[in-house]
Amino acid sequence: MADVIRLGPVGRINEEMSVEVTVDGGKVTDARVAGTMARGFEAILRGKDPRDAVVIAQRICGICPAPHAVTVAQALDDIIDARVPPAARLVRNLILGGAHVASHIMSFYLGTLQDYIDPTAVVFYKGNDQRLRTVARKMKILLDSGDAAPFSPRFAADAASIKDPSAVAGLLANYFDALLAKRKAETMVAILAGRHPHIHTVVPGGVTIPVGQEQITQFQFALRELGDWIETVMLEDAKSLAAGPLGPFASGAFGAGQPNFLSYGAFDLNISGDYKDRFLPSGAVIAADLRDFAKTTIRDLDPSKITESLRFAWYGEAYDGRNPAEVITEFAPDKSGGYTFVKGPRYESKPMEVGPLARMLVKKDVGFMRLARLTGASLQSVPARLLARAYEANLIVRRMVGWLDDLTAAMRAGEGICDDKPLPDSGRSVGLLDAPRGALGHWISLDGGLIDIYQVVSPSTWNASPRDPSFQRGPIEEALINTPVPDVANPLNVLRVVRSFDPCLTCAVHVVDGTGGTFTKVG
Ligand code: NFE
Ligand code: MG
Repeated sequence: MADVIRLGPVGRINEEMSVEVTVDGGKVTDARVAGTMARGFEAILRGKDPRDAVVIAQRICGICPAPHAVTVAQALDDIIDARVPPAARLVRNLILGGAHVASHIMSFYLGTLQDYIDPTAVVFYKGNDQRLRTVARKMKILLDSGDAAPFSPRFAADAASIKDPSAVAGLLANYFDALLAKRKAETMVAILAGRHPHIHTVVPGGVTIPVGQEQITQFQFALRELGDWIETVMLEDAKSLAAGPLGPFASGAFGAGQPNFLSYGAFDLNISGDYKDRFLPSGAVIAADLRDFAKTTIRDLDPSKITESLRFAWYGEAYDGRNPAEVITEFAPDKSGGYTFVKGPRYESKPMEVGPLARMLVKKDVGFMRLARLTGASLQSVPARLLARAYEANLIVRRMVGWLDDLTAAMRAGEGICDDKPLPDSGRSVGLLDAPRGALGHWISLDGGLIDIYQVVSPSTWNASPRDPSFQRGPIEEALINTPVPDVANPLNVLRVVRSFDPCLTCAVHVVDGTGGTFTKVG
């Protein structure tokens, strides 16, 4: 007989997500992913001055405010027809780089590592490494106190979990260092953006403050240290997880879904906002052959192919199937058949996986493909997602060194930082840019100088989307199918699959459902 397991909240970074899986014969046979909170920024922004959108829309999330701010600014750059100066493009790239890397560090260590280790095993560490002994002592104090959050309560370690005390101690020591590494990346953002989270210096037309030598030196110092840590610690940990506990799952495509991938691209190389010329390229892959990916055609991004399916989401259906530019958000929380506040974005009517893995595939990144092959990870799998995140963080920090040099030269040459132009009364545009979790779009339409229609489709809206009228599941739902669940009381693999997407539901949803019930208690 089939069992239905409901898990919620499932995120470690925010709590608005729940998952329902049907398990039959030791495997997941059906899945529904739900965002249980509505966001409402689209409604808040209607009637506001468009320049305020840069400041307001980034409040959607405390993890990826910088990508939201830059995406809105790029939509407005286009509306005012600004020629964003190269120095401003570089400052935006460096801000985004710091934000991407901070997010990837948080996701890999704080969001997912715990799913692959038994952290309590560290108390049995008997070695002489002082750093590891300190971690073991800290954990014992936490466990003895009866409050070892965030390490406990938890689902039980399973056959795939790392339990060797030395290995666990090493990974946990890196987990604590990751807090410092993340702070370093966020400090880099703050050096150029005034603060983090929620940044100040990005405006339509460019940025607001010239960058001095002191800021460049501070940034350079932090970047060098962070780059070394990501390459020698984080990337190595990702490889050892992919080849270690996840090894047995990797070739069986544990966590595969529909082989469709979408990237808007990130880090402008020439004209700001031009998604055709980016360090991480834009593009779409539909029905990829994952066994012979080199032959796969990467299609050019065509924003007119983006639509929003509203059939299973708690919204009115007047705008079902339209491009986001035409969609006005109308909540319908009592709708029959609805099960989530996350809409169902589709590209060419297909559900699309977005995020670091999608970007590395759209880029056909040779280094990433080699890494996946070495670790035995199938190109769409849980280990491939973890590897792509760590690999991409390294790729970005390495590239940022060159952008910082270019910025130094631009500032010395006395180049401008903002093409400040007045806003027209009417106009429409879209900012498309990949945030850490994937494709992010802000669609803006002005009337009478104020925002008339506003629509955001964030990365986790793509990944955590529900079914559509053709009953195609959303990417995370589909990835859950066939997940092995040998013990329904301990559905750890379900969480491993969901968290490999690094979902952030504050970004994805559009009001608390108000029932407030607990689906399931862990431990
Ligand atoms: Ni709330 Fe975000 C990123 C955006 S995810 S973290 O990355 O945009 O939907
Ligand atoms: Mg939206």
